[in-house]
Amino acid sequence: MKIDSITLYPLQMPLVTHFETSFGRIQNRECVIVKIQSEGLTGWGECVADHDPGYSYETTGTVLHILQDFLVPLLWGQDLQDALHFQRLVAPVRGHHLAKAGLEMAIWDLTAQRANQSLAQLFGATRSSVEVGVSVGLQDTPADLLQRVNAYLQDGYRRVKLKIKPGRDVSEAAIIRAAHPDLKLQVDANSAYTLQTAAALQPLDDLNLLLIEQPLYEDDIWDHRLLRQNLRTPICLDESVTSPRHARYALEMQACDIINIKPGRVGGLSQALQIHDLCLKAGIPVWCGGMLESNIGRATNLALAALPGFTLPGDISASARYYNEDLTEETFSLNPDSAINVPTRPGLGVTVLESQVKKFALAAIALQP
Ligand code: OSB
Ligand code: MG
Repeated sequence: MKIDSITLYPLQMPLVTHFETSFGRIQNRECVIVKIQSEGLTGWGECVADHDPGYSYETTGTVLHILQDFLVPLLWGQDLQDALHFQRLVAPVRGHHLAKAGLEMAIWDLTAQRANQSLAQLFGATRSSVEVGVSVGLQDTPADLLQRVNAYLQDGYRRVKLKIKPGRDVSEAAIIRAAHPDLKLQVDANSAYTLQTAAALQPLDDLNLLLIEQPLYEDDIWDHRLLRQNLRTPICLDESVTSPRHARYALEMQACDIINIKPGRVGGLSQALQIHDLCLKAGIPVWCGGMLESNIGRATNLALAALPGFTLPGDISASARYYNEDLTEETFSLNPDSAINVPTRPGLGVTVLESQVKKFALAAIALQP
């Protein structure tokens, strides 16, 4: 397929409630929406970088720069075959996985539309709905946290992830565990600990958690291996698995029990599929992480999480958990079994409302060969 034009929309969308992690609090989430026009079809993608380099070194600013000045120019004049062809073309650009993944997502949308298949079908997915949970940000007080968790349980979520940081970890998790002895509960530190300060997490071993996510440095694999030897709770890696190769390193080093797969972090859905296959073969459970996506990214996360290796609930909550107004005609809602239906129509399976994209856009950058 030949690419006729690409439009980049840097966006700012207000969250229904602020979201605080160990690296900061946000009220408005930024991202870059990618629109590709190709031979009469339109493909959409979402780059999940935020305004600040807190989770990743990439930001909406670097994503715009890398897309405009380096990635998009590599596509002009190409007869683009598929996502793997795209990966070969952009291989000369080091890193910048969030930028690559957003562009690749739009290519998947086009590929699936041309094949008249849903993304889930194209991936070989096996489920029509996927079990999901909710990621709960740091709250001002333990009472606020309990109230927030209770509200999400009222909404129907059956798996809860708590954000933690030093000093706001064991006691918070213990309060939620005491209130909900049977809840599927897990915590995410977003790299807030060192091998030394992580000793404070030892009491979490008595709280029957599903997992502890990324306690140590965002680029570390080895120290997680060392920490893992001191904890009974399964260790899950997020930030530091940035490619199928790093997933292999983590497995070979026995640095983790579980991997959180985010298509953005690993450079695209094609890379996410490879990590899934690797972990399935190795018997390592995976689950789909989230980046507070709009319904565009959410649609692709649902298709991915429908693969057989995704045996733990994903951070893929209903649209209403994130935004009052989203970017698609469809709304994702929670089923009574704490699951969300996987889109079935060809392509991403959602109808993007460009008027909504434009409403939240800070700019529209039109690119042509
Ligand atoms: O570490 O999983 C994370 C959101 C932004 C950046 C990093 C993370 C998160 C979440 C939110 O936990 C998950 C979601 O989208 O619901
Ligand atoms: Mg995480």
